[in-house]
Order: sequence, then C-alpha cells, then structure tokens
Amino acid sequence: MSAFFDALREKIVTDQRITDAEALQLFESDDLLAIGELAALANERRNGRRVFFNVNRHINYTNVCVNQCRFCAFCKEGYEPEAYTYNLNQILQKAAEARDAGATELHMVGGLHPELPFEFYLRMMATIKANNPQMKIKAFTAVEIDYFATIAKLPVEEVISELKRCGLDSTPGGGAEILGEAVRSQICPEKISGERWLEVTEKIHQGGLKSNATMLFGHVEGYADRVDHMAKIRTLQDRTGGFQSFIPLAFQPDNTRIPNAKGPGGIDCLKTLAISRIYLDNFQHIKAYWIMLGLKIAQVALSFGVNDLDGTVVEEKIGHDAGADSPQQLSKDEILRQIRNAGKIPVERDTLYQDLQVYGEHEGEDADEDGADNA
Ligand code: V47
Repeated sequence: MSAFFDALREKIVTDQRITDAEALQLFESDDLLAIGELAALANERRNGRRVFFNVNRHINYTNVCVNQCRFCAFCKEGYEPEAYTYNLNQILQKAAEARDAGATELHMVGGLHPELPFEFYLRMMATIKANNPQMKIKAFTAVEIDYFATIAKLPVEEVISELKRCGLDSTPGGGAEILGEAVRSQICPEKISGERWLEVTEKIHQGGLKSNATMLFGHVEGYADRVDHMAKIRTLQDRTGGFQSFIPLAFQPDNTRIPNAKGPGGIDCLKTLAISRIYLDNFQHIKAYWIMLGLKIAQVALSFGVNDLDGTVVEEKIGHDAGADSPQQLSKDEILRQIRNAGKIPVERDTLYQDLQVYGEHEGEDADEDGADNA
C-alpha cells in the first residue's frame, strides 16, 4: 500500500492528476492518516497555511417546492402548516440586519415555488442591491435557474443575464447532489438530471458568473458514485474554470425520506474532504461546511486538505430541518478561534475570494497581506 501512497505523493509534487481508479482506491483504503497527509500536502502547495472564511447570512425566501427530493427535510407543499414564503419587506429586513452585522454576502436559495413569477426574483435582487450596494449576492442554484427559464419561458442564458443585471454576483453549488442517474432516480427523481445541472452550470460560467459545486454524500451512493460525480465536475472545470470551491455536504437523515440512511460518520467525512482535495487538482478551494459536518469535524478537516470554513451563516434551515446538531450561526470571533487553534492563518474573504483581512495566527497579532506574521 505504501508504494501506492508514494506514487500519489509523487503525482502531487509534480502536479500530475490522479485517475478515477486511484481516487476509488483511496476511498477503499482505511489509512485515513495517509490520505489526510496527501491532501494536506496538496492543499499546502496551493494555499499555504491560509484558511478562508466570510461573514455572510443565509436567506431562504421560501421552503415551498415542487420537487420534494427524498433527502430534503426543508421542502414543503404549499398546504403544509410549516410552509412559508417571505415577502419583500421581510427579505429586506434580513438583508439590512446582515449589513448592520458586517456581512459582505447574502447566500440566498429556496424551493421551486409553483406560483412566484420570475419577476419576483428579479425585483428581490434589484431591491436588495439598491438598499445595500456593497453587499454581494450569491443566489440561486443551477436547479432554480433552470426552473426560472421554464416558468418565464426564456432561454437559460437570458435568465442569467437578467439576474446579473439586477445584481446577482455569483451562484452557490447546491442541487448537484450525486450527478449519476442511478442515485439521482432514488433520492431526487423530480429534480433536473445531473447532465442538465452540468449544462446549466456551464451556461452560468459562460454568462460570466462564478459558482461552486457540492456533493451530497452518505446516503445511498457508493464510492464509485462519488468518484463519478467528482470526475464530471473536474471535466467541466477543465472547460470553464468557473468553479470557485468544492463542498462535500454530509447527509443529515432526520425527517427525510431515505429509509435506513444514517449519514456519514466522522471518518467518512474527513476521507471524502481529503480525497476531493487530492482529486480536484483544478479547484483552488475545498470548503468544510461546518453546518453539515459539525464544527469539530470541520476544524479537524483543516488538517485534511480543507482551506475554507464557509461563513457565519446566521439562519440555517436546510441542514437543521434535517437534524444537524451544529449551531445555526457562528460569530466571526468563534471562526477566528477555530482556525487559529488548528494552527492556520485566518483570512476573511469576499464572495469572489478577494482578501478582505488577513489575521494574525494568534489573537491580538496582525499579519501582512501574504499572511506573514508582524507581531
Ligand atoms: O442542494 C438538502 C443539501 C444543499 C440535505 O455554494 C442536504 O457556498 C445534507 O448547497 N442533509 C443546499 N444536505 C446547501 C448548499 C450550500 C451550502 C453552503 C455553501 C454553499 C456554497 C452551498 O443542501 C442542497 C442539498 O444538496 N441538502 N438536504 C440534508 N438532509
């Protein structure tokens, strides 16, 4: 086995890509620490000791959704008592709270609502931007953008350019789940195909917007499905370069309709994050979304190839409706503490990964732009 790890190490230090078969072999290995060491090396070469986070706020404008994915505890039918849709004033109120709390980004996604017209979303963007010109808006998954094209009877390209015109700055990575159809037909049969997700994402990139890519893992999929998923994403990234970060999402099982799926354990989470770092050689950032992973695994992941801890979040519903036991929000100080205690250099970023502030390694210290200590 160590010859295998030596060969992969050689590939990493000579910037060669690992194959799908090698990624599968990594998933099948029990040597978590050897996998983690390779991932840490790959990350160190790319990002040094810097770990990104941002100050953001999630706004989920509606949970009413025509798709009813089996893994989702957030989505509701319009008649259910927990169904909600925020009006524009409520959304503006949350945006103003976020701005006053120092947020630089709103992360906005929601269900595929059967009645809201495309104009609602355009007005939402334009009004938020008019009231908060400095705020970046990361909103609408490829699944939503495809849905807007259907309800507005417009080409996807036009939907993207209209949203951009009204203030959209980038799009999040949701809706990818597992891209292979064999899994998709079991966990989200009503959702657009994996192929369509890739097509719409390509158009988002061609339209001049950056996006992310997620992978929902720990339900019915096998290791080969994860590798296939990452292969499709790596291939698209080769073509467009439009992905900013890859985000493995640990499945939360409560209140969902996937019988017997318990979600991944800590070892599987770390292994998956680490292998994604090694395999996705054309991604700059691997994000540990602490909401789904739990804060402790997310912190340990910083030694397993991860260089982004997402953000402060503030009002998380999708994971918590499904039983996530993480907090619903973190203060900036808490994020700084988590990163520093992992022996890393915290960097507050904006939506497009521009440095906003590089922090010292220890509380009370300052650092240069390149992360070198001044203290
Ligand atoms: O697409 C739904 C997932 C996603 C569950 O781009 C679940 O920066 C776990 O995409 N257990 C939405 N996951 C969240 C998302 C995201 C989060 C943070 C940052 C970014 C980014 C994107 O949540 C959905 C789906 O894949 N999800 N239900 C569940 N039970």
